[in-house]
Amino acid sequence: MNIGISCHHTYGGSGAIATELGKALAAKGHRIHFFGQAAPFRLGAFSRNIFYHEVDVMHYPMFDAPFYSLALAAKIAEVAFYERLDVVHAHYAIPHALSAMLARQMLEDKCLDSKCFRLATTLHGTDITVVGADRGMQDVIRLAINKSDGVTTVSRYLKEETVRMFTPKKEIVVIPNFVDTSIFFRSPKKEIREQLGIGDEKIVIHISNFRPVKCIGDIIRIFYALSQTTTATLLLVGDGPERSEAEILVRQFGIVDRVKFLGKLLDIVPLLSIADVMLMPSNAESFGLAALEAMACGVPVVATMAGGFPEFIGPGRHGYLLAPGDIEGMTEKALHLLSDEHHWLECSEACVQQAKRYETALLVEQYEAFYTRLVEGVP
Ligand code: GMT
Repeated sequence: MNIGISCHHTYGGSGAIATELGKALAAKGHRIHFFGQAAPFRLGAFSRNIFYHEVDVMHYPMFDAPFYSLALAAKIAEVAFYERLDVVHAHYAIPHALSAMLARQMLEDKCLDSKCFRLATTLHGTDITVVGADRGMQDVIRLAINKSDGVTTVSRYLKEETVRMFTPKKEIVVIPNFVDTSIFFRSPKKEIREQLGIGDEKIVIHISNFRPVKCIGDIIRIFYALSQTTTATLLLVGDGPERSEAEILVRQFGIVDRVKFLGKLLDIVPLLSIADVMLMPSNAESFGLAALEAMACGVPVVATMAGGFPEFIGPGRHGYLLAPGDIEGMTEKALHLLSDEHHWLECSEACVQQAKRYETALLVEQYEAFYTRLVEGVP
């Protein structure tokens, strides 16, 4: 198939999943065309069957803000026409699904001899729970959903939220996030500890784009509480709006030497491979890809009973799920994992097995079947 993928290029789960999906489909022989303002952060080097089309936004003194959505629509229409795309897969409702919808309208006259592409949209989370909750944006999101030929969500939770908020006209298909366990597996390297200046103490890790929903302050509070009784290091991977607040808290608590802000790193496997516990105290999370990738590397997760976490994290088996904001509870569970070696080993092994149920190959097959249904017009 010829497939276009439109996604956010920035550090985050939706761009990661869209890119990994494109790479896996390309490896199976599909021709994949990525659209974006910049290459998605996980795209990497050139690979056969993968083409990247940069969207050039026109700057003109009269336009206060550049028209990215329109430029994206024009680029999708152009590539769809030349490359005869069967499917355009929009990751995140706006602007991607709307721009693709517009591209299809642009092509209506040109495509008389052949069918225009089918529009698949994957809702990832905040496009529904945050943007979709904004009264001014609701009708835009509803349009994106209803004008797509098929819609998927990354968890049952997000499907339920979407149905509750938008009562879509079509059935929503759940295709969970996935992980490539041939890349994400535990292979601890001593030199990584040395480079980080960490001895043999326990390591707690968090990876995200540091947005308010991630509750970065709670991570610092939990780590401060557990560092009262155990010697550990906190690795914070990623960056974003809550970073400054976190830096302030770390200084207030006097734990600067125990917390390492590592910034946006691409290769997270070496860090996950030396980590003992992943903290994800988000107050809303449609899935939580970083938690799944941690589990694949044998890292138990202490997260919240929020959103999609309960769909793949079994409390007591793969880590623990507490109420959002329950600092005490999360501290206690993290400490339990850090101090009980036998329990940690059991959880770690169970995490690896659980991650295998979300193997890339399995979920990519589901996307392929989904595209085929759309192309064949099967409802
Ligand atoms: O919706 C977002 O916040 C953006 C997105 C991202 O790019 O980080 O994250 C969402 O999509 C990921 C991939 O499907 C999910 O793993 C994240 O849970 C989800 N984030 C939220 O729901 C907050």
